[in-house]
Amino acid sequence: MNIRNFSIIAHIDHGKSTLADRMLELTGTIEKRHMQAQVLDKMDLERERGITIKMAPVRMEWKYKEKDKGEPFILPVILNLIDTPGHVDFSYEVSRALTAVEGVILLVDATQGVEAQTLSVLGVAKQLNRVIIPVVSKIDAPTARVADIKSELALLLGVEESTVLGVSGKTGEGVADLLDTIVELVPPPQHTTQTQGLVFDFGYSDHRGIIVYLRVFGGSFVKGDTLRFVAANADFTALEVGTLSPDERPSDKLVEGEIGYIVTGIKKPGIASVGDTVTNAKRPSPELAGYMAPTPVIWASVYPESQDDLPILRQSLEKLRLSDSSLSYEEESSGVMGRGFRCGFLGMLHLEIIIERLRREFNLDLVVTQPTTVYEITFMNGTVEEIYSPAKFPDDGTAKQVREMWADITIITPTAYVGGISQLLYDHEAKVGDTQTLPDGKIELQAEMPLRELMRGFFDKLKSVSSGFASLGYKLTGMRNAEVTRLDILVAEEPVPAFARIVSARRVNYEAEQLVEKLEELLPKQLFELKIQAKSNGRIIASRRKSAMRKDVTGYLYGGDITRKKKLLEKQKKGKKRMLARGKVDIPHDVFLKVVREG
Ligand SMILES: Nc1nc2c(ncn2[C@@H]2O[C@H](COP(=O)(O)OP(=O)(O)OP(=O)(O)O)[C@@H](O)[C@H]2O)c(=O)[nH]1
Ligand SMILES: [Mg+2]
Repeated sequence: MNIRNFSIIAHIDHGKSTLADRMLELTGTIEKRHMQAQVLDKMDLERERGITIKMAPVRMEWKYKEKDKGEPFILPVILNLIDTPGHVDFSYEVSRALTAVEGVILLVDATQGVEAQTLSVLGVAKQLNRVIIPVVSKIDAPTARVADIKSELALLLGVEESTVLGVSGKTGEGVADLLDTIVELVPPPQHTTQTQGLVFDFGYSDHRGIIVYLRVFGGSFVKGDTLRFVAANADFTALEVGTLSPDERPSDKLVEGEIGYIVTGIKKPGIASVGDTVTNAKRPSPELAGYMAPTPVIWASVYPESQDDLPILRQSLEKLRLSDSSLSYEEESSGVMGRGFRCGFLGMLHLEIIIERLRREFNLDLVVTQPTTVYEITFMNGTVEEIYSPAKFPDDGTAKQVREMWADITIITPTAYVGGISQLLYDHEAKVGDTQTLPDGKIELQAEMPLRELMRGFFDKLKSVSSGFASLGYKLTGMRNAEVTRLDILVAEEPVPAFARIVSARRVNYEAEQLVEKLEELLPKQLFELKIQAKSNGRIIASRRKSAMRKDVTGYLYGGDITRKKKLLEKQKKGKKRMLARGKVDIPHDVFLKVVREG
């Protein structure tokens, strides 16, 4: 079997999924009448937001026409493609996808040029020694600068300009040539004697259990075989094996070099993990090099609105983790909020996606606390502790030293926005380093900043000061001393742990004012005058009062719509139950989410 395994990598929105669409069409993998835009983006959230969140493997068959050989010769080749996400939060997906393939298509948008994520995904591909095929996308676009961007990409990779291909995912131009080039340049899988496959992803179904997605490096996996997870040292029967095109297509076996899936039937979480090696229990092989566990950069606690939902939340997180190995969590309990989970995320978008999935796919009403980065605290008595919950951050003078994570960031922007970006960097406590002009005239800025400041909406603000033109990449560097303090919010004179946050000491007064103002606007009126206060280091530093509402909650309803009235009273009853649990004031869950989202 002739096989080529490759992945498409690029900055966000540079046209990866759209190019994949044309490949699927051209190879006849998906019929034209079943085609929809970015067909590999299967999740509702991906479709709504127009971004890829999860990598997607797909198998295609291509009839390669051998050239320069006198008479035409047609060679059937199996192409296994893995589409990857471009957003910085999902770079862990990219790194996993790349261990399953021999070659990559590095795509650069002809209307944008090289961006921050272009550099970071290229870095990963180079580290793994993958064959890189440079391609300029969107060559049909009216604002495309094909020649310029080709030479920019050639310079970046140190290759001849003529080797950079051009494609349009819209018109399909250049796509057949690209497929031929993949056959020519991407090496076929190497032969190994061991029976082994690397698990790069998971799926889960209620009745079939865990489905592993793997790259077979050696031997074959046959339906009915007893297989083994090497690291977990757990055996299972292959209930079904098959390939993805892009839906599951069962077959008798998966062989060396292929990418496909195995249905394990395992329903217990925690056995299988991404990066584990699958082998045959009768002919076990050693473990393949797996993946570095991802480092969560931001943490938030998630509580069910009603404590009755705690078991459902636990199960939902277990299931989500099976399809998203970068999610981490542990159970915790906080006095007022009850029991919940401390969750680690790869960034703000990742957090938002997980919360949204918990709400939609599992129908949960949740309270989400203000996200925070990790702080390393040295106490007066010499003990050192890692704290990733504002509620546990000491504000009683027992901390001798606080350290926090810093990140190196790279920004690529057109010159016109450098001024605005410099101001933004200053506001976010960044130390600006080298700047250089790129071949196409854009500026590459290096800076270092606390991760806390990066997570404080920096990405969105960067997009807004640059009208969407600047791009950002970052990597964590290490812990440094931090000048931060805890800010508590009191509603009706009771602290609300979910609103507590750790802020820069120099911004604490400003943040306090902003937060009480926002809460005054967001919190519903109560039957009494509502006090909203911000407290830090034992002092109230900002305060607002929200006036009371009229007594009869149903009074404003028109006419005598009895069902609405009933509903409202029901709601009030439910609210009362929660009030007992949480304190005097019932805070609707969308207020928690709004405060989290808008900082
Ligand atoms: N004119 C033109 N537009 C394109 C082309 N390819 C993609 N687009 C548009 O560019 C946008 C992004 O396309 P996607 O294919 O979703 O980009 P992506 O790289 O998969 O994005 P992420 O997965 O979120 O990183 C969409 O609005 C597409 O319609 C192209 O060849 N020509
Ligand atoms: Mg995509």
